[in-house]
Amino acid sequence: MKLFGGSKVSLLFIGLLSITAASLTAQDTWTKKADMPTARYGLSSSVVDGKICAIGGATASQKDLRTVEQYDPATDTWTKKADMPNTRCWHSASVVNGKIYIIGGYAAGTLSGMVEEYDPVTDTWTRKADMPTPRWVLSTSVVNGKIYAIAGAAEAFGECFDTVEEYDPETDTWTRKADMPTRRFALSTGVVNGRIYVIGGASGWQAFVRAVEEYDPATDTWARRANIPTPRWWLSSSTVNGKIYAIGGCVDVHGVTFSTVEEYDPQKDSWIKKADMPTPRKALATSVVNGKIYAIGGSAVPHWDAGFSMVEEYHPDPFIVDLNGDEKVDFRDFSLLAEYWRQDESPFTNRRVNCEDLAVFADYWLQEILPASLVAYWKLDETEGVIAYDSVGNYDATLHGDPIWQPAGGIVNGALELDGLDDFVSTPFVVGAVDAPFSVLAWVKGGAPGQVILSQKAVPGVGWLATDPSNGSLVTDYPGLLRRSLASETVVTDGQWHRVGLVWDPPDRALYINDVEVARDKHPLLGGSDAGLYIGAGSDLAPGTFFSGLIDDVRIHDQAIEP
Ligand SMILES: [Ca+2]
Ligand SMILES: [Ca+2]
Ligand SMILES: [Ca+2]
Repeated sequence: MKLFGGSKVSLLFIGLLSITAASLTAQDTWTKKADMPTARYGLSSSVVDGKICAIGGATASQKDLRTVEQYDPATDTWTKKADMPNTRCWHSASVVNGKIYIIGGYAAGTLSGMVEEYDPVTDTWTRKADMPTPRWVLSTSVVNGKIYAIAGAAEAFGECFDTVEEYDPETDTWTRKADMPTRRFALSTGVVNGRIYVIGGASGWQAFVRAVEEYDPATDTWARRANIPTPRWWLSSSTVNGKIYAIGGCVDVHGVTFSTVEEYDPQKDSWIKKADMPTPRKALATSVVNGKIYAIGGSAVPHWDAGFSMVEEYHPDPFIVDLNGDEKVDFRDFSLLAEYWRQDESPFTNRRVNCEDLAVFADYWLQEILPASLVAYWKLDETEGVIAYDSVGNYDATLHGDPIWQPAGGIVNGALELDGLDDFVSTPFVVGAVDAPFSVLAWVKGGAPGQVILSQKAVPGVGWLATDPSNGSLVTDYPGLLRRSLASETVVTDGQWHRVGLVWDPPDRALYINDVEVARDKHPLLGGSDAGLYIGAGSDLAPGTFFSGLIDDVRIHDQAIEP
């Protein structure tokens, strides 16, 4: 399929793509979905035919449940199904051939190895052979039609297992397998390429296990893999596109609960941090339908006094709709989409571009797509008033000294014209408090040597972005204990539009003009402040620091970016 048929057009956009490839970062996102009817924790969730069965668990006052409720992500609705024969909590569940196997935990209030099989099609339950080692807070995973029940705890906390038992649903039999290297409970497991990865958990009261351990059922052997960055127990994990997402959990069952999401790539044996789950929780369940993870229930209160009903949907690898990275979704992107339609490889996703992507694309048609790291963005497109609105956050800024809106005078739509005498804009605190990276960018036209484009209030010094008093070249004086300024040799006060930027990536700081690096050094022992920013004036509002010219499109990122 070719749209806008001409190959010249396509070549042009491929060229454009290669220029902007650095900005093609996918943004993982969370969305709230319909609540589960019965709030609970210590439940399991399993997927059959694109629907998720949330099974058992406990509710407020630690009442164990028989409850089975089924969630359909396609309609965002819940349906009640047949109760389990016994109450069940702190078990694990796995699916083989469209049937769900509920294994271990507390069954009818007793520590158990009980196995019950649920058939969602007939909505019926069947008792199967017990797991040899009764245990709770275990984890189960499926490889080649067999279920591996891994680790867990005995009746008492602190007495936990390294046990691996394999269940074959076809023969209804259990077989003991090689012990895991590190005993643990309240863990999670995931499968990639026929291998099981054991993640998180503890080997005793708050004795968190950092090591990821990999089990190969084909050889019945274990190997140690990279540590999880945030050790935790009572977490859940799910696998999408060969990567395992470790979600939530806690450090102390009566204390801090995590919203943390970390992605493990077994191929690279490495971890990266992903977007936090909106609601921190422990003892939740997660399941995957159509590449999206559903985080269901759990708890965040001490002593397990209450459970959650909320469902939050996580899209770890959304299709990047702004294919050429120009922050707009328009015909240019559509042309690229057409170019890579149904091809095995494309520069913007690691799978085939398909109809679902096209639907997502249509949803974003003619919309603006901004980078996730952008925390404040003053477009300065206003036409009147004393407020410069923030387009991404809650950092609306205030004009002082009567600067003039120039709705047709900007590099991107309108800009703000400052008189160099007393005009400036003040913002609430955004970044700059601690030794954390940030990036600031602005377009400027005009100005004179010694004037300041951006500074932090009440922090003595020239400013984050300023011009050298002698020649008008771009300088920064971002303060630290070993205070010294960093100067470029490029003049910005020549009456032309320039995009100026400071990227602070401790201990590195770099200046950019028109997205090209013009100066860099290391600047350790950085100080900080929780003060807001001045746009167009020095930090002490001293005469001579006020900017005389146009300022447009001021952006603050909470990460070190490549402009
Ligand atoms: Ca675009
Ligand atoms: Ca004025
Ligand atoms: Ca503008």
